Amino acid sequence: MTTQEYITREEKYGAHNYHPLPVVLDRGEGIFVWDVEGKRYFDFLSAYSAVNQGHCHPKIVSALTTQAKKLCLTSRAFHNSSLGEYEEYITRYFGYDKVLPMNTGVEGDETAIKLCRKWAYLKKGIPDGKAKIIVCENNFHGRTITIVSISTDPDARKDYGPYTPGFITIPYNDIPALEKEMQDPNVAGFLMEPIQGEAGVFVPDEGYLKKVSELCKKYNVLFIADEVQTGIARTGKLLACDHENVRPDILILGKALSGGVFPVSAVLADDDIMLTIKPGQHGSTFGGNPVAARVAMAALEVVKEENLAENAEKLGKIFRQELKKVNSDMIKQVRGKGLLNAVVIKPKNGKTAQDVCLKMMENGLLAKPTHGHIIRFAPPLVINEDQLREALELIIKSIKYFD
Ligand code: IF1
Repeated sequence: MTTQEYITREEKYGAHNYHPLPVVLDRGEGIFVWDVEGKRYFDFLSAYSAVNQGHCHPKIVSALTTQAKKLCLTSRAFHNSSLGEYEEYITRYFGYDKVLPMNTGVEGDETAIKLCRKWAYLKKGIPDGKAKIIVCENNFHGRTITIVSISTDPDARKDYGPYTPGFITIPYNDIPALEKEMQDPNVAGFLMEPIQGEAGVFVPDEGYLKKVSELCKKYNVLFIADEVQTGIARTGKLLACDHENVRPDILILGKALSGGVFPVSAVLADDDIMLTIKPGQHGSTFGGNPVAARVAMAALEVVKEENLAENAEKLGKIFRQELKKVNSDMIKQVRGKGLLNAVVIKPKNGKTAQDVCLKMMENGLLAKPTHGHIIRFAPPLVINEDQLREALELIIKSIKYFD
């Protein structure tokens, strides 16, 4: 079958909720993927930062297959021999009392919101049903009804009403706006991304996270960090919050928690928050299954064994430095942290970020525009300097093609 035949079949039988680049991937290994025609590409999206450890990492795949042959799913109606080991491992790894295991990133955000509301009523003493959670403009936390209720992106939320109440929206990276809303005694939490990914890799001012943490303590508001995309070494530290040594009250992880091998998410918190949810008050069929447990432990081991955070820090600096040197009037801005970077494209002669991505695809590198004019670059964190420089050549060649 040709690429087009694959695409036509998807068009006919699949929902049209995405508009992918016209490439059909068939195999992945490390930083590379191959399409059905056998063409190799640098993967510079990493499945939106779920494949930080590289495609089909042998250690993680082995953990998957070994456990899958033994016991896949018990539900939480019974204990299993993997969950407790994983819970101890991940809580020690990130320094929290407890973990609530889920599957997708958005389930992690929903769980964090439920924990925050429980804490509001049972611990902070907010009147029942009155708890409010502050969120930021241009956030991305997933696609469920409650989560799109807090989105400011019309594409994400239009025609999905009525929307879930109990949220206040403020500008990102704006401490005065945050402090102003925190005067309301019914505010229970502040849910935010330490770097806004989907919005186009918006890195807040130095010191913003520190001030957020201080204000949350001052007003007894839970600091809820969504590190689904920025976590697991992507920004050059294990967590993006680590750049300012702040510790969220509730930490949300997903994506690369499994190295892209299996849907695994997790919410971490200390006992005074986590134990507000009692048996029977939250759960999920697959949450905490043995395969997810084994896969996540392997994925986290790889992060440390292969020094992925240090590598992301070092190579991210080279990436931004080299792109900032490029003399092209299509490059409006280069920004990011670690190996989560973005180039803001200034359209030229009607050519846009999408055209640059199509040209990069032709040249053997995959990346995707977000919000029209921003291209996000996020290769697997296992990339080495030679490979990064080779990829940079393809990126620069593709941009300069339009000059
Ligand atoms: C899509 C991007 C979008 C996330 C953060 C929670 C979730 C995500 C910070 C939900 C998911 C994915 C979803 C995917 C594209 C991608 C994405 F930002 F990564 F680029 F959409 F904004 N918090 N992000 O980034 O996790 O439930 O998907 O496991 O929906 O198109 P999920």
